[in-house]
Amino acid sequence: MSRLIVVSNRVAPITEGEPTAGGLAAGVMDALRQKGGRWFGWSGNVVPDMVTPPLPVVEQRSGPISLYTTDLNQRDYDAYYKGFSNATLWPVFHYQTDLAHFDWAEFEGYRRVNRHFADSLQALMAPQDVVWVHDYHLLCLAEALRAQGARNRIGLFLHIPFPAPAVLMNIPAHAELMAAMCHYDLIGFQTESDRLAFADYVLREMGGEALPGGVLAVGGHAIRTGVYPIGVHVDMLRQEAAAAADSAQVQALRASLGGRALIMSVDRLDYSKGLPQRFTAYERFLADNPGWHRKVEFTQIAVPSRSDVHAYQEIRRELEGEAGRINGRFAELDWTPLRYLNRSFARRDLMPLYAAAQVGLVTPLRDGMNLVAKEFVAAQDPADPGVLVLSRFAGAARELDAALLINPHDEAGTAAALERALSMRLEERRERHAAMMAVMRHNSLERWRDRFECDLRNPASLEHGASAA
Ligand code: ADQ
Repeated sequence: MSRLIVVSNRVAPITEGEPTAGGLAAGVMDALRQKGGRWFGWSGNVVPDMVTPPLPVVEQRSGPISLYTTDLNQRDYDAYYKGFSNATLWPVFHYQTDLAHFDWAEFEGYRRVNRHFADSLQALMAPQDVVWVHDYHLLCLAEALRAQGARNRIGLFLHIPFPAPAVLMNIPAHAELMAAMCHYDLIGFQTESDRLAFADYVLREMGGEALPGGVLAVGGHAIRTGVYPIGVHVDMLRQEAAAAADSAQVQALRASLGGRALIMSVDRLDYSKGLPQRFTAYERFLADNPGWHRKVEFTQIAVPSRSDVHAYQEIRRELEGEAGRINGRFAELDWTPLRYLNRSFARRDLMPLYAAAQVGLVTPLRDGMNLVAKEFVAAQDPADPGVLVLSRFAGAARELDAALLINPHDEAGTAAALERALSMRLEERRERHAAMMAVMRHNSLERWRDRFECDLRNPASLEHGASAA
C-alpha cells in the first residue's frame, strides 16, 4: 500500500490548547482527517544547543492520522525558522524586499534543518509512499531526501506567492534554492501567476525548457508544475456560523453594536496583510463620510505571530499607535469607531462573527490565497449576505472576482469601496454572494487535496490536462 506522508514546518496540535491560526494547518488537517496518513513536522519546542541532532521523533495518533514531531535546538531555530524562513523567504516571496535580510550562515542552517527532517523521515517512509511537502520552510527537502537515495514521488505545495525572478534574485542564494526545488517531481502553486513566475526563472535563468502540461525540463530532470487553489469546507463553515448565531458571544457583540453596521477583519498580525493601509483607508472613509459616523464600527482581530522576528514587533507597535490615533480623532463618548483585538478565536467562534458583519475587509499587500476571504463568504446567510471587500493582490481575488476588488495602496479607492459595500442593495449582495459560493463549491478543500494527490501519484493526469484548475 502506498501511503501519503505529509511534511510541513509545524504539525497542527490535536490536543486541547491554543487554536492554530494558519491556513496551512486548517487545510491539511481537514484533508488528512478524511483519508488518513502520516504527518511529520516540528513540535514547536526549542531545546538548548547542547542537545544536538538527531533529536527524537515523537508519535501521536489521532484516529486515522499519525503525527510525528521533533524539536529544534536554539541554533537551528534561529537560523532556519526565525532567520532564513521568516526574515528572508517570507518577505521576499511577498515582494517586501525592504524587510528582508540575508545571511549565508542562516541559509546553511535552513539546509541543515531540511537535512535533519530528511533523516527523520527516512524511518517513516516506505519506498512506495508518496510524500507531500508543504510550504516555504522546506524548499530544500526533496534535494536532501534524494541525497539519501529516496526515489519516492515527492511533491511540494507552496502556500505563499512565488515572486517574479527579478525579486527572487534579491536572495543571494537564489540559484542554490532553485536548484534544490528542481528535485521535486511536482510543484503546486495557488495561482497561475505564481506558477508562471517559477517557470520564468527556470526557463530564463536555468536554461530549462517548457513541455506540454506544465512540465519543465531542466538539467536532466522533469518537474511538473500545476495550479491548485486551496479551498474551504463551504457547508461546514456555514453550519458553524448558523449554529452559533445566537451564542452568548454573538449576542454580546450585537448588544454592543446597538444596530450599527459592522466591518470585520481577521488576520495573523503580519506586515503582508496590509493592516496599516487598511486602518488609514478606514480613517479616510470616516473623514469622507460623516453621515456614517456612529452608524458603523470596524473590528480588527489580529492574532500576534512570529513575535520574536523584529519586523513583527515593529508592525505591532505601529498598529497600536494607529488604532489609538484613529479612535482619538473620531470617537464619541458612546462610539468607538475601531476595535482592535490582539487575540485568537477558535474557528467555530469566528464563523458567527463573520456572519454578523455587513462587510468583510481583507486587504493584503500580497497573499498566496487568503482563507479568511473564503471563510467570510462561506459564513454568510445567503438570504441576507454581507459584502466582501478584497485586495486584488490576494490569490483569492482570482476566484472571488464578484467581491469588491481594491488596491490596498489606494486609500481613497478602498474608502469608496467600503461606502459602496455598506450601501449595497440586497439583490446585488445576493448575486455577488451566489457567484462566489459557486466558485468556492467547485474549488473545494477536497478538490485541492484530491487533485494534488492525484497528480503526484499519476504523472499522466497532469500531462493530459485531466485535472486542470
Ligand atoms: P496565512 O498567512 O496564515 O496562511 P490565511 O489564508 O488567511 O493566512 O489563513 C489564516 C487562517 O487562520 C484562517 O483559517 C483564519 O480563520 C485563521 N486566523 C487568522 N487570524 C486569526 C485570528 N485572529 N483568530 C483566529 N483564527 C485566525 C498561508 C498563506 C495564505 C494561504 C494559506 C493556506 O499565507 O495565503 O491562504 O496559507 O494555503
